[in-house]
Amino acid sequence: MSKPSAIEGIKIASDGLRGSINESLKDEITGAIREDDKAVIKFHGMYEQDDRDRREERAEKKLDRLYSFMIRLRLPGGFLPPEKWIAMNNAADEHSTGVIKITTRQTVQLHGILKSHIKPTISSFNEANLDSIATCGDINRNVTCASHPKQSAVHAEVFAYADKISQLLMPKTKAYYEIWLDEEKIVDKKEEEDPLYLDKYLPRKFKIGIAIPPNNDSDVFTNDLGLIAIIENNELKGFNVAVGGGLSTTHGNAETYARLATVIGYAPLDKVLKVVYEVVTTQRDFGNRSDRKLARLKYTVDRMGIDHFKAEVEKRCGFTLDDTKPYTFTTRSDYYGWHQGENNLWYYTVFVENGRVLDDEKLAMKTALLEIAKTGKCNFLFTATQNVIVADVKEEDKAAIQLLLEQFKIIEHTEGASLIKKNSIACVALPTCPLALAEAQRYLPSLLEKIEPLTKRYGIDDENIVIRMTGCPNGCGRPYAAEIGFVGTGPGLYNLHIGGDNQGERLNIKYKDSLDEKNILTTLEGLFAVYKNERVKGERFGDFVMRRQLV
Ligand code: SRM
Ligand code: SF4
Repeated sequence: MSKPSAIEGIKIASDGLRGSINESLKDEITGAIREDDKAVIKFHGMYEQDDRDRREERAEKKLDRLYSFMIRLRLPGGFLPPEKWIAMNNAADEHSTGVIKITTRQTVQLHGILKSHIKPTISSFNEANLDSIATCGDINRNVTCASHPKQSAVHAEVFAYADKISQLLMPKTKAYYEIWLDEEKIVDKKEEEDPLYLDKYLPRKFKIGIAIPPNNDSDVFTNDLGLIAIIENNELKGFNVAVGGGLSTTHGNAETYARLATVIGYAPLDKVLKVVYEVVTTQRDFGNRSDRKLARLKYTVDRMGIDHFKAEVEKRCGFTLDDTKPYTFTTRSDYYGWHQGENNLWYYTVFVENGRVLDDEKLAMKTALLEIAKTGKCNFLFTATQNVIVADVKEEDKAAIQLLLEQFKIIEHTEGASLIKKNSIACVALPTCPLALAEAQRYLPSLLEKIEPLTKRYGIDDENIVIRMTGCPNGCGRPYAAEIGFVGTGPGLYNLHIGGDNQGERLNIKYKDSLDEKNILTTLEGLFAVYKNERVKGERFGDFVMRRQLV
């Protein structure tokens, strides 16, 4: 058997994810923490980072890197009531760069938190009943769920599963409370025995998403485990279960690949949580613990074979999965503007460019959302396309929310954005992401502004072509599941992938290597020209690319 990776040793030696974090925090000489603790704090929802824009300048001055931390909240299904929004906003102002960054998994990250500010940040979260437990690390991550209340009469019931699953798969260690909130140390270790994660946790991160057809807004097939709600006569019956989704690849490593999850059957409501649990234990016991590049569930599934994997899950469950129930996805878009849910409550989907909630010279988005939260007349829901929904607005409160949305030009901003902008995603990348090879969220808006005239020229500006960009092949903005995907290879250079479908059921294929902006625009212009002339009525860009075998 191959040797376990170094991280495996760190997890086991971490004493329930405590490591030497307390010692690292006390060390005032550096803004960083000890090497092994960098892996351990991930399980508490934090990453050590540094400002990459300032590396050179600081190196010239012989200064240490400008270290700080990113903290990611745990918000199953991306739900946030107004008082929690206010608390998060205040924590962002007091301890971070101030930018509230909505992620592609429906939660929020705060960046630039100095080491000495981590505990106060966590403490202010805790006062508001917020936490960051298990949002990173080799463990189940933030569970995503279809966002739009109008999708189904039983949206709330489906939605509740995001929370149930999150609770089911929480680690048992109390280290988070001990380290960050100064709670008493556990004396009897039996109290935190963890039958699910044991002391080794999972071989790699684990992601679960829930979708409600016909909208695949949660990009369900990109998850390690995807659940597709089956609703009959306005009643939630159960879920189709899909396993083995995951997008990351590594440039130059042919063993790595993106994969969409395979549907393996159907579980009624009384069985679905058991299935979820045993999919996780199967990955725990069969996943690759020596090569982290090949450790995600997708590789376990392919190594074992889908039938063997399914049989193992069924054996552990003590029952078999039923046959997959029929379902159809027709879209993957957020429904912008005002909509009424089946529960008669109203909601407004706000376009947030690349998920960055901030005030700038053009738009006071952050103040607007804070003022809306202060009314207490709504909840908030984050979408997997990095937008925010002002949700659960009563008929009698709608005018007050509308007034604020108008006053702060949120409606103008949302309605004014092009369709390709509103369907796009870019990951964080520079300056905080240590793995970025190229820009993403700081660059995509300007690139799209150059692509918009091309879509107009070829009369396809009424198409919601899904365009996504990431600064490296890890795929945090899910570029391989886009109709047009840009994957950073070096400064200013991107692989161009085309041919994914609009609703997220087919991956794209790499078309060109390392294009600069000029070549991106020329290449896209050529493709748009052919698309305009040769598509059949109603044919989507990605489908056209595949039918015409352009890639
Ligand atoms: Fe991601 C690592 C940001 C969604 C695949 N991701 C990172 C790190 C933490 C970099 C690092 O390891 O130090 C990035 C932090 C950047 C920063 O400065 O904030 C980062 N990932 C993000 C977010 C914030 C992108 C965004 O702009 O929204 C998303 C946070 C989601 C969340 O709330 O949990 C984010 N990451 C994703 C997704 C998309 C998804 O899950 O829907 C993927 C592809 C799907 C998948 O997992 O297969 C993704 N991130 C990765 C990977 C590759 C994992 C692998 O299988 O190899 C890494 C690198 C790693 O884990 O080693 C990574
Ligand atoms: Fe960083 Fe790469 Fe993820 Fe973008 S895709 S946030 S560059 S790890």
